Amino acid sequence: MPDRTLTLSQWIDSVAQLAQPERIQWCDGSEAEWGTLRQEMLAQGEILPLNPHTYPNCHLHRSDPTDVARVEQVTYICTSQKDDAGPNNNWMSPDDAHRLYERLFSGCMRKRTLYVIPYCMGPVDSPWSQLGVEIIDSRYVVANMRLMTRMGDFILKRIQSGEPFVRGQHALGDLNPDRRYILHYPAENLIQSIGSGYGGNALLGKKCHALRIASWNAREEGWLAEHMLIVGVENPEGEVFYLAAAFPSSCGKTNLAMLVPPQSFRGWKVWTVGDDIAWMHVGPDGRLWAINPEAGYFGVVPGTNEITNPNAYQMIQRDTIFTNVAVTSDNDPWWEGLLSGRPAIDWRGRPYESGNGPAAHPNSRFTVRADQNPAWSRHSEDPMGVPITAVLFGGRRARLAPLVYEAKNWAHGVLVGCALASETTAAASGKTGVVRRDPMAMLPFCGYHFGDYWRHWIDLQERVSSLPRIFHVNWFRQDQNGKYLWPGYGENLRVIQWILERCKDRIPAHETPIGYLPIHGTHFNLEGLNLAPDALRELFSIDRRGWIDEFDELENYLLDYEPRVPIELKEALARIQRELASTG
Ligand code: OXD
Ligand code: MN
Repeated sequence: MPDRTLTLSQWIDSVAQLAQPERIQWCDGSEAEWGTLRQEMLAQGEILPLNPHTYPNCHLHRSDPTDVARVEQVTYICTSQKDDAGPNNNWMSPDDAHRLYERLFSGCMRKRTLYVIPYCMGPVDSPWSQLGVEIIDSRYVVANMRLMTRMGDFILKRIQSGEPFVRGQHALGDLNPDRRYILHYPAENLIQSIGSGYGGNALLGKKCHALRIASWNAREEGWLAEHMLIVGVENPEGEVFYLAAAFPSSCGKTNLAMLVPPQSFRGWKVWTVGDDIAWMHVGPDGRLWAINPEAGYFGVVPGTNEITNPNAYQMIQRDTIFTNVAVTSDNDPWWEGLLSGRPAIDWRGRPYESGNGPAAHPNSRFTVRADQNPAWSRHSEDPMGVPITAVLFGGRRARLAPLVYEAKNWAHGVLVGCALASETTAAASGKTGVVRRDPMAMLPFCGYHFGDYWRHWIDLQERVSSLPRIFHVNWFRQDQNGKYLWPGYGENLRVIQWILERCKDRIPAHETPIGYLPIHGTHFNLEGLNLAPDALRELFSIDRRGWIDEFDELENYLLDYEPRVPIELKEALARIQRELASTG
């Protein structure tokens, strides 16, 4: 069991004694440091330069082919009571986990360099930010953390002067999937990760710290750490409203956060505050205020182009690390969904042969600093963050869920979040395309029992005097032939406009048992959109039989979390079930 009273350098020494690195390097975040790291990575083939004329200062990293996604099956929450981790997490006792870690870490950095990365999650002057230190023997991880967090000497000084910090002990190990573990000790503010150098398993500031550990802290301290984008929507009158939206991994959070308004929306602007994680606190004015703990984007590349996400497309033309994309014969990065070029080499570095699967890995990623995004909001650096007007939950649902609906009150909204379900994607290892429940899009990320988490959400209504309204959206509805009914992308602003009008109490809606829907044909902006009348009818309709089954299934699902499911959720569910039964 590590001693939490150890100072930073004593802790580093104790890890070094176990892992036995050849040398230790304290990262200062400087340009000179990046220059050296870059040269070393190029020399070792850990990154490859991309075409400097078309993609200046861009690099390609190919990960181990077995190490390409988050690994939920070996991600553990280590609490002294098993029940506190809940059925939503894998659990290991802290003693067993520490023993396992010591065995796997012993000598694992021999002949390697141990890097010490001091970082800050959140704007550096925010009272809501948190500091952390990640120990790692991978230069690629250092390079990513440099883009994804506020990192360097100035954070180290704060830690050395006694500010609390989250400890992250991480090593690549031998990258053997059988010896891959991601262990979280919320009570110790400690993370241990071994056997993976990729994404959410390896950039410890992101999912491990900013969601799993932070969600635990958030419950104790009365705030929320959520898997949500934060976006500002400015109307032609110049008013900006901020929304926070939870979608499971790879369901379009980055696209929504960087949306470009359609042509008919003259005078509208969209500002990105965050694309993946929101920390939301109750402000002195009784509203919920959100900061983005991250300083960069680790986004899914396939599908990104000038039309689907022009802002992302533009921002990744320079100073970007690409992971697991293909390359063209001109050494440009290439991925499925790109509108030009042809792959010559696939993501594993083999000559590309069509018919041999995708050229870029479906979970290939870009890492880039947030302020390269043309829609980057300067309020991303505000210590107080931005006030949230509406919370959106959404998933990938080919059937059932209408384009948009509004919850009737806070408890109903929490139920809507809790009922979130989506088809699985390549962001996590396992089968894709299967519908699974993913409450609040937090199934892989909530660091404690979901029942307690929902209770925490419900209780927030006592402390937030001006609660955001809660909505559910579904951009992914399909017709019988598997064709999308809604064009999505920039056109999603139409749905957001409806949401904002509802928040201002400016328009009526159609009351149904599942919530308030747009009234078909009125108060929903369709100007300039060519949509078949049938598609619209379907997008705004309720399949009563389907919803009865859905809520029966949800009732069953909640049983797994008893006896901790809040009574308010069960009452909200029973009310909807009664109304559905009686509207037959
Ligand atoms: C991510 C994820 O990388 O959710 O953001 O998997
Ligand atoms: Mn995510």
